[in-house]
Amino acid sequence: MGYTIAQKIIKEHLVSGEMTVGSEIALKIDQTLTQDATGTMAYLEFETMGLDRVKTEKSVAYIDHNTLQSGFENADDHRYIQTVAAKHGIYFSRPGNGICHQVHLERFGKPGKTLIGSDSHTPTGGGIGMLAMGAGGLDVAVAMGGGAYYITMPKMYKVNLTGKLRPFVSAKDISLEILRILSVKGGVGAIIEWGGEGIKNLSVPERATITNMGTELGATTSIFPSDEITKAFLEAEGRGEDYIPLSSDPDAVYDKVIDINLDELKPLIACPHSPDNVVTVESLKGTKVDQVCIGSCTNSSLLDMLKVAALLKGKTIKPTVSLSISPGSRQVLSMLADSGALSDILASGARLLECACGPCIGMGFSPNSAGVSLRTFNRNFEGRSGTADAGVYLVSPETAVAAALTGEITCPTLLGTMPEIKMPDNFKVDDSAVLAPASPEIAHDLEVLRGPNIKPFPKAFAQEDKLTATLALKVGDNITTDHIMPAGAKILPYRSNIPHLSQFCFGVCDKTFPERAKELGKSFIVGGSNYGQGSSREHAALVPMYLGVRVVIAKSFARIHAANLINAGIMPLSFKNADDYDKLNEGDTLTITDVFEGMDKGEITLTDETSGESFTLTCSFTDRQKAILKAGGLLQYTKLN
Ligand code: MIC
Ligand code: SF4
Repeated sequence: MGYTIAQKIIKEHLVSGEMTVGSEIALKIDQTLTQDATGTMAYLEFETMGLDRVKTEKSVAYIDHNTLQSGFENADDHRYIQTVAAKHGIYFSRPGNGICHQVHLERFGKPGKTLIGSDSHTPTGGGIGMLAMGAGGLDVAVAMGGGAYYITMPKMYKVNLTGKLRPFVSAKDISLEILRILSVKGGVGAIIEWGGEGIKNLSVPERATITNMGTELGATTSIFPSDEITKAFLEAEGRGEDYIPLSSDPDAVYDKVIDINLDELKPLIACPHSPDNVVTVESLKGTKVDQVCIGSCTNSSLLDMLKVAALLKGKTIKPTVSLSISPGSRQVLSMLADSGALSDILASGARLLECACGPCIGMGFSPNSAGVSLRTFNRNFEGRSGTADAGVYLVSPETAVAAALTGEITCPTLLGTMPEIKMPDNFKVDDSAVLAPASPEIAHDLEVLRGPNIKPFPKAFAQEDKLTATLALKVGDNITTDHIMPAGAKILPYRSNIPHLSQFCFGVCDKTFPERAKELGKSFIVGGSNYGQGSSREHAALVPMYLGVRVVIAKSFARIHAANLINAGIMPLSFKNADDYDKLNEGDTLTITDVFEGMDKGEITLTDETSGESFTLTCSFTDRQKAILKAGGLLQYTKLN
């Protein structure tokens, strides 16, 4: 039996475990990336491991999330990351150089390599044929130290593209179509390989738009073959030597195959507040739009920006619409400027923002109250934009421009003829904003500079054989990490200050939770299905841990969040019978007994002391995960081993 692309890379990087679906495998990691909102914590964790230098082929620290600097906090964190990177062998991409995923694709990604990043959109690298996965900061710290990355061996899905995209329909519409088909849970436990004749017309940045949004499917990652198109991209980046061909075997076996005919695809739009709430743009035509944002790691490549510039050229946006443009990298911005396309964008009335995440994570440019915002981004979770009652829609750059020009949701095909976009033969390579680490000889004497915003890592608790505690919070299905630990301009600067951050935990669902949880000392949380979907932020586990949450019971969990909970010493347990969810009430006193034996058996008994009823909870922890939970989290476990 032949191998899929992902299976080939896994096989080459397998440290332990068997490649049978559902079993735990450990992978050697070639490259890591961090961004600043998760990076500070990841490097603090790396430092506690006491190693001089990273052991990966390449590790890069990006500054792209916290760039507002409305106080000393961000600047202190940047300085910390810059100095810790220089000391320990990590490349440092300066603020302004671009969004981690875009820059990594341009300058560092290599087909056939493994990459983990402390950001859930790390699968962007799948566009260039990498096995690229999002992970918690602690897992990235361990990988930087040469440790393996543990995942559950995923199923293999294949999406076959046939036909060719029509004008005004683009890679983003393919991402939205697969979300419409599979939903935000549809990729859980799977790697999605893209193939078929239709990929021949998709450039690497377009492929990266698709693998980027595979995250929204809950997939472990997504991947494209490495082919002539990959080679051309690498050569245009002056990195032809990084190319290797990579494809699946003709007899590779897939657990699911989905066909999408690009000839028939229409412009699509994801409605509030979920990326899989997808309908055709046509069906919402005429809806008034207040704001349009173009950028984010999903749609900020040079091709995207050149398309936008060509469509805006000679036109003016509606006075009722506010349009922002954030190019994905300095390379993109600089080439836009050189070609004159930037002038076309600015002349239309657009506001140019930094090459950073910006509005995508609520760092400025929040919509007006009850505003309708069309964004080329990948997430439209409630409150994420910074405006609680805004309605955020996810669209392609073409649909975004159509809305900016008309002031309403408009099918972009009405814009007339799609101008021809000429991509340059070579990208403008300038790595001066990527600082190489210090040589080992001088690194030793370098000082790491820390600011007062960096507070010590909070203490985790070891799981006990019996636990009685209150059910402090009960939430529904598809709870995102943006619900658990919101981001945005007011909160994000405190990512290295867990006590401060804790005041905002679950603020979107229940503002009283932090106080109540603290008072209780120890507590349970109950959630529905796909609990913890979205970002990789380990803060969504570290903060509940700080507030005393010991166990989360849910119908099902998102992959990275479940791993982060275990790393933080919090036990994720599932309902054996999903209907039992309805029988537990907030405020009930819950007891779990014979926990250690239950971990081995895969079933733990829960008694609701308030109602007197008992339930069975399930788990499937590996020996390593059991040891982590008993030790009180991964950091403690690593110290002990
Ligand atoms: C996001 O898109 O939600 C983020 C902000 O990039 C997160 C990381 C974080 O919370 O710092 C992610 O996707 O992992
Ligand atoms: Fe940044 Fe948004 Fe991409 Fe997250 S999804 S890395 S916040 S641009």
